[in-house]
Amino acid sequence: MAELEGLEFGKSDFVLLDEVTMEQFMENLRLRFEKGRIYTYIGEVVVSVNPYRQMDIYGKDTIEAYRGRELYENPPHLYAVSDAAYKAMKRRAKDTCIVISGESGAGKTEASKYIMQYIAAITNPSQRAEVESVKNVLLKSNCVLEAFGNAKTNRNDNSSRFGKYMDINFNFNGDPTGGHINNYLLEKSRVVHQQEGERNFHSFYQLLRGGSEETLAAFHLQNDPAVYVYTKEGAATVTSNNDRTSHKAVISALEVIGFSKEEINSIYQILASILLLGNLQFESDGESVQILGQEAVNQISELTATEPESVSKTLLYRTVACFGFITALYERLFGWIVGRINTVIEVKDYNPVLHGKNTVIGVLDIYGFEIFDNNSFEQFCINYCNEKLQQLFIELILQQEQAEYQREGITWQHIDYFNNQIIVDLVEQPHKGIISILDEACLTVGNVTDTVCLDSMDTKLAQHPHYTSRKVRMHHINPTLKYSVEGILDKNKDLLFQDFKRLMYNSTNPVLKEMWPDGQLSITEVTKRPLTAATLFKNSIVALVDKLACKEPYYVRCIKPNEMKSPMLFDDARCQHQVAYLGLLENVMVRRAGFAYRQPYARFLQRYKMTCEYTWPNHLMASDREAVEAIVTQHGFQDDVAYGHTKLFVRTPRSLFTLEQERAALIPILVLFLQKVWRGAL
Ligand code: AD9
Ligand code: MG
Repeated sequence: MAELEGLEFGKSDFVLLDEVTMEQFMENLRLRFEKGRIYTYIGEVVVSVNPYRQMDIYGKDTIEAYRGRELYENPPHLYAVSDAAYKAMKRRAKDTCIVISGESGAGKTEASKYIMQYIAAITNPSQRAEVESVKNVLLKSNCVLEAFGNAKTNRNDNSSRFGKYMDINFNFNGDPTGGHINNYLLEKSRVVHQQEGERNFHSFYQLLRGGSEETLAAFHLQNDPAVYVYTKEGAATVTSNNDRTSHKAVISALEVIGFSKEEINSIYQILASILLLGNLQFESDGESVQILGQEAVNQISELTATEPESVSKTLLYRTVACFGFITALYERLFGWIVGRINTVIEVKDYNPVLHGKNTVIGVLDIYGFEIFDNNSFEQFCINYCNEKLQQLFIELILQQEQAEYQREGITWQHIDYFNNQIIVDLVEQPHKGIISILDEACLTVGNVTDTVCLDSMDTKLAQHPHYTSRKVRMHHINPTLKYSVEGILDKNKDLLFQDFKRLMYNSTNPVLKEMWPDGQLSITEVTKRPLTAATLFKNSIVALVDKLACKEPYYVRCIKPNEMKSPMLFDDARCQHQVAYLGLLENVMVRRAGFAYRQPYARFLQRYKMTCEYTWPNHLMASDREAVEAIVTQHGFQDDVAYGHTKLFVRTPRSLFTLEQERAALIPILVLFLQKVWRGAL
């Protein structure tokens, strides 16, 4: 319960609502947003509404106010949850994770950055150089990953086009010693195609607008994105990012992280070759295809350190597959950058005997549900991932409650909730699930088209309650969600010819070569089918969920208040939709059906002892628990509580409310009293 906020700001925790209805939930959410209170709790879950304006709530003073404090001691904030995760890690040696979810533009990435900044600010008080350097790399990695993995979309000027999970490792002192980043499903198709009004990845514009004259000349580039096929769509698009200054920041971040000059140069050479590849023109005389302009081929081969003949031969031999090659070039570059950062921050020489247990805080910032007019393979993967995370959310939140009640010796009543395992199974079950059917179609030799594959799904899944013929209702809240199968088999096969891999592997640039180790395989070795895109994605998400499931979870649920990026507008219908599919009302119910509040006896006593004659100023009872019993009984809500081994559990928030009000009324009297004591009047 946030003591610094009055009721005019609404309820700081949704469990305090008089009734748990959608109307009351929305009313409170709106009121708080309008009053500039962007964070509200559901127990330990933070609900955050994107303010779309700079808030004065992330400064040093605020960090100090939250440092080491309990959740209810301050108004709701990301910092409080970060501190809770940090305390659990440090005091109880628990691995924890903070899962940030919400749709595009809801504020996930900003939240993840504030969380990391908070953790960086409260650790390493003695300023040890090696810890500072780890912190620096962790913070700087955001800047690099955003340059290469984010883009302007119609919904967010700085949209992350990949999922990110970052582990931060801590030593027994609670100081960061390293970390590890996992990235998920980069939207690589953006390299060769962008929707109207959208841009390619920031990195391209940053290079073209921010690269020095000499660099651009060396890369055979002009400083104008409008010149290149892959950047011209977004060339005139206004963004809130300044590409030129960002470019400098990215280069400096790369240097701080430890990328060598050669590596940085290679990164931008690859970007340059992608831009040049995009501008290549092919000409066909009906018989054969030729590339127009040998100069461009020479430039590409120079930038990729390959033979011009090999470049043109490979491109001409596999003309239709060039898009696949170009997108793979970027994807591998991105993967390599992530891997390179990981080698710098991975914990080395950690000896648990000498250094104590190595604990971890994981931060997950991953794309939320995507529902467009036309949903394709990418949305299918993203929404499947969200269903899995939603499943985990419900399981963990309930599990956590149950574990706490058990630990404290309290009887717990089971709560029913929608178990979306059925949807997860529809996608991932071996042999019967959608991914299996897709894979089977991809493996079948012969002319299996997208429609044939759909027919097969229709037959095999006809009985499934969440599958409708030619319409997959793979969403726990939206029963009409449809996915288009057009191009789905190609996307799932994600075929990349060995010729391209070999071309890159044969590069004399060691950085580029390192990105294409599979280019060394001979034809006989590559006949083995690679895993499909859907299966690879499924495997990575299953591994992610396993990782999260063994940690103590903290949640940030982000809500986008409107489509206009406006700080003023709270679009009720849009917000309500998000509250529904994030299962926030269910979350409040689960939290309330058990015990809305719990506090260690000593803390409860400290806060409310003034409201009871037997405990003020000090109690004479045998234990804090007995003293707490005295307070509870004096206020008449003994039927509303349960006494755990170390904590008091309060079922309805109203009881605490009464106490809070009484306390608030007593404080001025107490202050007056104390002033008189000080002045010697009493
Ligand atoms: V996406 O799924 O990557 O497309 P996110 O990550 O959920 O999306 P992001 O954090 O990028 O959204 O936020 C979008 C924009 O909202 C930011 O660029 C800021 O301009 C704005 N924003 C978000 N959170 C805050 C905040 N706490 N304070 C101020 C904010 N502005
Ligand atoms: Mg983001």
